[in-house]
Amino acid sequence: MANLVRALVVSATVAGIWAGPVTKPFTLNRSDGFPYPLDEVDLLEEKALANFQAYLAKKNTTSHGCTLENAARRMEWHDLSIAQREEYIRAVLCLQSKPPKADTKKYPGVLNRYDDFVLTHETQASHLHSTPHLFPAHRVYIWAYERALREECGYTGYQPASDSAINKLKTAADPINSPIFNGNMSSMGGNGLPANYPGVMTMSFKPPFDKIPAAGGGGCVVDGPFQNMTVSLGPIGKVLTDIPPNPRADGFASNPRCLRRDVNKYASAVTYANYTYALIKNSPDVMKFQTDMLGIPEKNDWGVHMAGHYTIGGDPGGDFYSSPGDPLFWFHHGMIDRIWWIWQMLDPENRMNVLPGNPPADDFVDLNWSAERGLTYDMNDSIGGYDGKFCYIYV
Ligand SMILES: *[C@@H]1O[C@H](CO)[C@@H](O)[C@H](O)[C@H]1NC(C)=O
Ligand SMILES: *[C@@H]1O[C@H](CO)[C@@H](O)[C@H](O)[C@H]1NC(C)=O
Ligand SMILES: *[C@@H]1O[C@H](CO)[C@@H](O)[C@H](O)[C@H]1NC(C)=O
Ligand SMILES: *[C@@H]1O[C@H](CO)[C@@H](O)[C@H](O)[C@H]1NC(C)=O
Ligand SMILES: *[C@@H]1O[C@H](CO)[C@@H](O)[C@H](O)[C@H]1NC(C)=O
Ligand SMILES: *[C@@H]1O[C@H](CO)[C@@H](O)[C@H](O)[C@H]1NC(C)=O
Ligand SMILES: *[C@@H]1O[C@H](CO)[C@@H](O)[C@H](O)[C@H]1NC(C)=O
Ligand SMILES: [Cu+2]
Repeated sequence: MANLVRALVVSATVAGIWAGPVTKPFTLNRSDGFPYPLDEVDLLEEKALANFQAYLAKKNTTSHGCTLENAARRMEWHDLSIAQREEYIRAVLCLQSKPPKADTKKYPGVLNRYDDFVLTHETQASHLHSTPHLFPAHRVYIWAYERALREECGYTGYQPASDSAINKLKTAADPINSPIFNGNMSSMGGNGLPANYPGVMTMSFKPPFDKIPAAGGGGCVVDGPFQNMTVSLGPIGKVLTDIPPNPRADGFASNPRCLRRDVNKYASAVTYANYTYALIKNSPDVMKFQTDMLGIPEKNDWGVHMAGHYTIGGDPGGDFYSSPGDPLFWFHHGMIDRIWWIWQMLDPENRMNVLPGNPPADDFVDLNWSAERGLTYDMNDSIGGYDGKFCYIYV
């Protein structure tokens, strides 16, 4: 189990075995071969867990029986063994080989079960991204994808929700050579081939920040496990000029093409852990947290969210609507969920029950065929929220 690093050790209980009631402090054991030094966000995560434990102890209750001990542990890609990474990849390829659930007469671009999730992001785009839904709806969305990998494709792990994908220093500084992007068969695939990629215009930023420059890729991904993947839905947004438009104006027809990426060090450079750390520490309220995450033009800061998306870029990763069509999307939005989670857990008393824009109590999230409808406020809690369906922590 040498690679199951950062495993949780609960008092004398061996990691992986569900413990009884917590009597001793809940600690993370990261000493077992963890390949990278902890960054400042990892340290906040440890503090967040400790604070949350104290909060639970004070409340002396569990939500739907979910506890820190029995919660699923979403780990970083780097912390998974090669075999675990390969198991994850197999499950994604499996979803891409299963029949879809969406009505393919209505949505002929949906070729497989994976595409169901891409379609959800397209049809529910405004619902998923409006205030207050961005964080809670993506929390459900990632969870539903993780559930599909597990229940429909036999995956035994959890979604690797990686700061390592994006903001771990070594990855962010040199993404192309990181274990997630290096293009070997246990990575999530490499860069796209060199292409005439224009870079990405960033709205409301002043030069030179009005553009994320191209970083040498932008063409088809020809290495790693997704080299033969067919991207079908979209594009809907106008991102790349040389992608054939979708035959249907709504983007729901089949438009088969290769997966394209521009693994982008200019974007990833503003996702170093210190940016994420600053975001969490400098956001006393949830609205500021959301706003700053989405970019701060006056500080020339593209924001952790946009920079993460354009570290992947390309097609469909660069299209707002179709971006989940790149399997790396789930790592990036997993990271966003992790950062929200850390922000919440640092002060659970005051932060677990707030959402940007103070929606009414009966506000809901509806992801249609991807997940059951749920109350938006019930998604503030990863330990028992969503009517008890959520039960996970980040380690
Ligand atoms: C953490 O893991 C290391 C290596 O497996 C082990 O030697 C050490 O005892 C563990 N620490 C705790 C507190 O369990
Ligand atoms: C917590 O609740 C349980 C039963 O619900 C009770 O037995 C226990 O004494 C309580 N502990 C504290 C510290 O209040
Ligand atoms: C893939 O990359 C990882 C991380 O760099 C490395 O540990 C592994 O040995 C590589 N696998 C192959 C088949 O090259
Ligand atoms: C992709 O397709 C080519 C040609 O059929 C095949 O040689 C290759 O093994 C496939 N790669 C993967 C990862 O399935
Ligand atoms: C993060 O660190 C880099 C240097 O490593 C520095 O240029 C940048 O200003 C820092 N950003 C923040 C938000 O602290
Ligand atoms: C989530 O927010 C709602 C509404 O404010 C609140 O009733 C609930 O207790 C919160 N959940 C947690 C775990 O704080
Ligand atoms: C969910 O999908 C059904 C079937 O395609 C559609 O009729 C309905 O409008 C969708 N609901 C939402 C909220 O998008
Ligand atoms: Cu989204």
